[in-house]
Amino acid sequence: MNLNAAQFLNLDACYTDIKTAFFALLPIPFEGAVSYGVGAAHAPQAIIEASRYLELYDEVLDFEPYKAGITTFSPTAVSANQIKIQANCYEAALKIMEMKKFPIFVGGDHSISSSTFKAVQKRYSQLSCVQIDAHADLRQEYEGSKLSHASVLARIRETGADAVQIGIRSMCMNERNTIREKSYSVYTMHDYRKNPEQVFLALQKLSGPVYLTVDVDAFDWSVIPSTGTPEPGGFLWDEAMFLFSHLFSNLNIVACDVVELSPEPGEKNSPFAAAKLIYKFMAFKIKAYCHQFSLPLPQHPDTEFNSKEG
Ligand SMILES: [Mn+2]
Repeated sequence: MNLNAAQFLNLDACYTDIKTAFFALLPIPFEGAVSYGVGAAHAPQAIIEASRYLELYDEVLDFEPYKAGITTFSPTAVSANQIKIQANCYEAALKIMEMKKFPIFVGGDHSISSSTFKAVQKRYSQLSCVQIDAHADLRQEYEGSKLSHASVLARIRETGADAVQIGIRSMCMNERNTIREKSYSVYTMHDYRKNPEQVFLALQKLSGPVYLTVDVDAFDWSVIPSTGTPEPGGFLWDEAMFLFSHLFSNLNIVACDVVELSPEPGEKNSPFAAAKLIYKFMAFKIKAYCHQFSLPLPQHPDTEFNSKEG
């Protein structure tokens, strides 16, 4: 796999070396499965471009997460053929897992997550999923496609994986019935705000490795307005950071994705917020990892820090 010309955060080469980097970022510029707004194909490039303007120091966690090393790969090849693109995503994700990197998949529309999830699941057979999203995405199929972004959690759940879905504020009656019949852990935004403890209890039951999938439409429009299928009433920034900090501290998150940003010309806030979100995931992961293995926070990727198996 080739490195991307533009690297996330525009880091110096010693921090993007694939041999020593802790994180591997894979752009997946695919939007063949969206239903409403288009533009998700441009998201990875917009996010990487915006990331140049992020501060490298995390003022809350008080360290520089990039020192763990971050490699940004060239985008996955996309085509109009959805089966082919899913296969490409799967193969690329599998390669990253074989390299023993922590993958961050950057969509693209949400349909890509079923393939990247399955690739991570190949390494971790007990893999669970936590989805942060405005939509339940539990339709068996949508507009004639089982690979629609509106079906992605149906595809992930049918692998037998356990899942907790949080922030939902849009679903159809069939999805509602499926959730009740199968006792799925699905928490609406209303549920979460009313009683976050019940959500944390459900999360506690996910004892093994976890794949975190984040649709940016989970956020409030004041944070990320540019997304394909917007819903009002989402997470405010600090509210989301509280939840993500909890997830990374309490679960063994082994991979994540950020999907469904649809950059609009002249609207810079959304790509910047998405870039900062990805960097926050890295910060939370490194902090949890150093705590788990009693390691000092990283100073350089070429140290004891990266010799441990994640
Ligand atoms: Mn969504």
